[in-house]
Amino acid sequence: MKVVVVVGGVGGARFLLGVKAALGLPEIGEGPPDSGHEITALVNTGDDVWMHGLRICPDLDTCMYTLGGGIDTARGWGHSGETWTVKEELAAYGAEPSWFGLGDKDIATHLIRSRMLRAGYPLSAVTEALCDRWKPGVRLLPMSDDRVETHVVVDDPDEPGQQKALHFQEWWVRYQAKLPAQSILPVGAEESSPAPGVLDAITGADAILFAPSNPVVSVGTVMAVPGVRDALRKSEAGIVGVSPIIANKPLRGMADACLTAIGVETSAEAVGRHYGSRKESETGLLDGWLVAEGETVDVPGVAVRAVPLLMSDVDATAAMARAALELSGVDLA
Ligand code: FO1
Repeated sequence: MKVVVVVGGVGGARFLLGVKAALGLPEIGEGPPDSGHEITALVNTGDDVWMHGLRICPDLDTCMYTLGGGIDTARGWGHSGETWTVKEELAAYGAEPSWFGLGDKDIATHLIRSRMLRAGYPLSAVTEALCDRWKPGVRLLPMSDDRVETHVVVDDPDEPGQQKALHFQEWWVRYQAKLPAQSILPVGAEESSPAPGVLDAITGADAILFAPSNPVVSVGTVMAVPGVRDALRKSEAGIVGVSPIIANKPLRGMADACLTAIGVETSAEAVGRHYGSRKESETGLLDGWLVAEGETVDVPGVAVRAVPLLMSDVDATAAMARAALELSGVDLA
């Protein structure tokens, strides 16, 4: 079975563990080559950033480390058993930004990636090379090989009355999304194109899932790449999203701060309507929407199912993934 999953960072990576388990693949690493299953993750790259001369791709790395067994599960990003010697040395030089945690082991990933990018390799080829080591057991495709960076327009904390655009990482990490976002812009998205394999994966999918990732800066950014939304709407596969909002609160991250910025209420119903019905609207994407058990959600033109949505362990996440796959119409038996 060919499953395509649109993912962002931590939530997306955890959900992919469950999709692997739902298809009987090992949680960590690669499954048997003849499993007959292929999972392709379309990964948000709007969080990517140049820092200290290194290209950092948080969502791709979080998926790669999580599925390859190298993630620090408490943080949800970066390596387990990480040390911060280089970060301390950079701070000793007064080298900014000092607010971003660059771990020593993580830096090796960024050095390889930056060297390959500078040698002219596209991000998709770089990701494939890095995955040769980590063997995530899922094909990780950047949404685009072109530079798309999410910027957030805020009131300038130092210049009352002025606005300024922050790179997403500064807004997210330095300011913990506490500065109200006036708007969130995927800079470069209009000029970008889907990375090689993205449109083919969508066209050839048996099922397409939206992970419980941030609907604005993760799923939304992937949808901003020209051609992706159209390919999804034309796909023969059932498209099912998993709500990242339970009882009107985001599980982690600050999805509520992002949803407010685009005028969408922080609720499973509002996000489901924001993604829209593929059948009943010109731009909608969903056929199905998984919401937390006990919630009554109505999304016109979309089949809603309420199931436990806490990704407390891989079994729980696998049950969610199975429910989403079934709702998409595939036969898991
Ligand atoms: N998140 C933080 O909250 N603080 C950090 O210092 C930080 C460093 C970092 C380094 C590499 C990396 O791949 C991710 C990192 N993240 C950090 C997470 C990252 O900002 C977010 O997880 C994603 O961008 C949102 O999905």
